[in-house]
Parts: sequence; C-alpha cells; structure tokens
Amino acid sequence: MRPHRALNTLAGIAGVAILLTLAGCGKSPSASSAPAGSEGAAGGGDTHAPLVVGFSQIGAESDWRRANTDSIQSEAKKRGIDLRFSDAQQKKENQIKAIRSFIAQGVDVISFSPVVETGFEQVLEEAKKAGIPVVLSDRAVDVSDPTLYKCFIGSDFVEEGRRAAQWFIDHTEGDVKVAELVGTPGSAPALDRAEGFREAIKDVPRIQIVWSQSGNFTRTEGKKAFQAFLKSPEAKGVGALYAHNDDMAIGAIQAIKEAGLKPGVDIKIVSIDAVKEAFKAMIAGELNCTVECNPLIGPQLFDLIEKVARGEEIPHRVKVDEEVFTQDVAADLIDSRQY
Ligand code: GZL
Repeated sequence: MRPHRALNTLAGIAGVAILLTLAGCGKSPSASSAPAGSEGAAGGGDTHAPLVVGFSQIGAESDWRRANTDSIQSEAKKRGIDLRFSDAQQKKENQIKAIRSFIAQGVDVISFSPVVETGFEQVLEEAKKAGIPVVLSDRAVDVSDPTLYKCFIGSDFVEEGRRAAQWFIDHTEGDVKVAELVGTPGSAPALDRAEGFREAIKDVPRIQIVWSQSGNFTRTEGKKAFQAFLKSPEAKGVGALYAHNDDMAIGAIQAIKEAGLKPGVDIKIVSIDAVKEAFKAMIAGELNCTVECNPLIGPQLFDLIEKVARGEEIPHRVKVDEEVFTQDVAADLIDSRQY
C-alpha cells in the first residue's frame, strides 16, 4: 500500500500528537551542544559527544533541493550535530550504499530523502537490526512494515496536485487540454502530484490531460521534453502545462518562447515548489501559479531527530504547511522568499 494512503487513515489521531509534539519540539532539546566534529565517543550516549547523524540527500537537481540541503546542513551546524552528508546524484543505489556506510559507522540516527518509493526495505531492515532509528525527510518510502522508520516529515504531495488543478478549474473556461511534466518516475512527489491533480479534475470533464512525460525534476530535462512535445502533433490545441516542479516549468518556458509562443498566455502554466525563479517568472507573466512545497524543514527535522536520539516518541507523520502563489502577489512577496 502506498504510504500516504496508509498514513492518512491515522492522520486525525496523529493530528493532536503532531501539535503536542511539535510544541515540545519548539524547545531546544538538551542534546549535546559540542561543536560538530569535536572529539569524544560518537553518539548521543555521552552527554558531551555530538549527536552523529547520517544523511543521504537525493542530489542537487533543483533549486528546491539545494535550498533543502542548505536548511539541513546549516541547522545541523547550528546545533553542533556531527552530520555525515552524502549526495546520491539522484541514484537509489548510491543512497543504499550511503545508508549501509552510516550503519557501519554506527551513527546515532539515519535520515534520508528517498529518491523513489521502492527498493529500500532491505537496507531499512539492516538499520533496524543495528538499532539505528531512521527519520524520512521530504519523501516517503513504500514499505510493508511502517516500523522501519520512526517518522516521515514532508509535504502532502497529493494536496499539492489538487491545488495545482484547482487553479485551472478556477481560472480557465471551456475545454482545456493539459500537458504534464512529471517528476522523477516512481518518486513520492511525482506519483502523488499526478494522483492529486487527476483526483481534482475527475469531475471536470472539460479539463483533460492529453500528454504526460517525465522531466525528472530538472530544468534541462524539462526543457528537452517540452521542446519535443511542441514539435509533435499532440501539441495541437494544448493551452495548459502542469509541471511537477518549478525547475521543469522554467525549462518548458524557455522551450515555449523558442517556439514563438507566449508562456503564461498561449500556454497557461502551473507548477509546484514556489522557488524564487518561479516568482520571477510570474512577475514576467510567464508562469501563472506556483504551489508551495517548503524545503526549509531543517529545524523541524532535527527537532524530531534529537527526540528520537533521546528515545522519545515522535509522530509517524509530520506534514509541512504550505500556500499557493499567483501572479498578482508575486512582486510584493519575492523579496521575502527565503529560497
Ligand atoms: C518535493 C521534492 C521535490 C521538489 C523538486 O518535496 O522532493 O524534489 O518538488 C525536487 O524540486 O527535485
């Protein structure tokens, strides 16, 4: 069963737990504050030794990811945590290798953002056998045993897909043919953003997705995929693009302009993340709406990790609050955007 379905049934119960827990998380826990990399036995066991956390990051594929990495690395530094950070270059096998290395190093807690939902069961079993708790950051895994990880902190990608569709429902009339640039195939955000969008338009027959292809969450691949689409017969009559992230939308905007069309006008565009480049595109009238997906989860993530290191209970699912931004507010808000 895909994680968000299983976990949503517990959402209500966990809701109060989440609020109570995060309230507790707000206080800086009494974990050691020794500077990162200081001497002393690794691990939270000794009150003076820094907490040792192994983190496998997906890569640096988008502005969102780079902001997420900055948030994680800066928060670990601020808390004096010994962060063992690994960049997987968007490859699952690199993440599995990194997690095995963290197990061998005997870190206190493992955290990672799984590039895709499946294929991590075995290595998570190994971490559990080694007694090392795991906290998922940003993306979920699809595993049969939910005890293989202590918590998943990240956005509600299905809701993000619904919100993207809602912009087209509210701001278009008549028949709308939609092209979709999909994120990394098999990843939680790609699967869930596709699901949420389709759920929202299932009772709106005038809006139909007529083309769907992966741009792997990158600007380059998004542009390449959309260039090919614009040259194909499938592009006839398409007046809308739904991109699973801003980077792919920005690549598509370049392709649309090179094809002599007006992005945001000839082809209305809604994407997800709400990075600064998306605000610039909205100010230029080239993007119509971006649905926020907040990458700045470092503080919440390490609140949860430090609680786990102290053996305290934490909610199995923590959602990140987010908004929707449109052209009319972009100029006022761009200077306040932190990523
Ligand atoms: C979403 C995150 C996605 C972003 C993309 O939480 O996993 O991965 O939407 C990023 O920009 O590449």
